[in-house]
Amino acid sequence: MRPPSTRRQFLVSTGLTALAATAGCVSSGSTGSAGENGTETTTTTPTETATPSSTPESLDNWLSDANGYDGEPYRYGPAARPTIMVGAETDEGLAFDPPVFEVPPETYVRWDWTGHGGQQNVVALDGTFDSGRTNAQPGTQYHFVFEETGEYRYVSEPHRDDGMKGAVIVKEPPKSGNSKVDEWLAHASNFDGSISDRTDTATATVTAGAEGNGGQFAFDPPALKITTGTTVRWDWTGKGGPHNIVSRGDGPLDSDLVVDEGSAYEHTFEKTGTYLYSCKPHEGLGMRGTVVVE
Ligand SMILES: [Cu+2]
Repeated sequence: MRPPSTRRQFLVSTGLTALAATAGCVSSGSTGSAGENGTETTTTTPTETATPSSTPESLDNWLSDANGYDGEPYRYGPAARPTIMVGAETDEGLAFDPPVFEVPPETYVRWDWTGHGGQQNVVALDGTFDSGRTNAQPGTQYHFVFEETGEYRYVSEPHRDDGMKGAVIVKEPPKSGNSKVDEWLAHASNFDGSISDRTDTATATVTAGAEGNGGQFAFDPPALKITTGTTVRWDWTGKGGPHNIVSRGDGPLDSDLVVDEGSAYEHTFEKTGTYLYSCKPHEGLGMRGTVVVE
C-alpha cells in the first residue's frame, strides 16, 4: 500500500540528507530549498507557513462587522473610569458595550462579564492586553491601564468570527486653547477642538438633540463664540428624548425639560465670559455645550 505523501517526502528528504552528509554537495532541487544545515523535516514537510500580515486594514473597515457599533466611537473624558460589558446582547449578536470608545492616555478601563453567551475573554490583537483563559462567570472582571496613545483592536476569542470585537482609541482630548471649554467638553464626542465663530451675528443657533455621544445626545455646535448682546437660540430636534439647557453652577441658563421637535429656548448674553452648560439628563453621556462671550 502506498504511504501518505508526507511520509514519502520525509523519507526522500532523509535520504537526501544522508547523501548530503556523505557527499557534502548535493543540490536539493527536488525537495525545495533545503536549509544550509539540512534538517530533515523542515525542508519538505508541508507545514503551514505563518500567515504573513497583509496590508494593514483600516480600523473602520475592521470594525464594520463589530456587533452593536453604529460607527461613532463613544468618548470618555479624562477623569472617567470606563466599564465595558462583556457579552451584551444586541440585535446583531453578542457584543462588547460600548464596543468602540475613546479615552485619554492614563485611563483605567475595566471589563465586566455579564455571563451571557458562555465563554469570553478580552484579547488585544497586538498583544497589548489579554485577560487570559476564557471564562463564563458573571462578575468576572479584567482591567487595563492605557498609557500610550494608539488604536487597540480586541476580540473575545470564542466569538471573534461572530462579530464580538471592539477597539479602544487612546488619544489626547481635543484642544481649542480655552482650557475651561476643553475641560468641560473633553467628554463630548462631537467636540473636535474647534469653537464656532458666531461673532458676526445677532442670533446664533445651537441644535439640541444632534447626533453624538452614542445617539441623539449632543449640542451642535458644542462650542461657539459670540459677542456681548448676542442671542443664542437652542432648537430641539425632537430626537434622543427630553433635553434641557442648564448652566453649570449658578449660570443664567435654565430651560424646561422639553422633548418636542421645534421647541426653542433663547438667552441673550450681556457679559463676557465662558459659559458652560449641559442637558441634565444626558450630561453624563457628554451632552454638554459652551458659549464663549467676547
Ligand atoms: Cu439631553
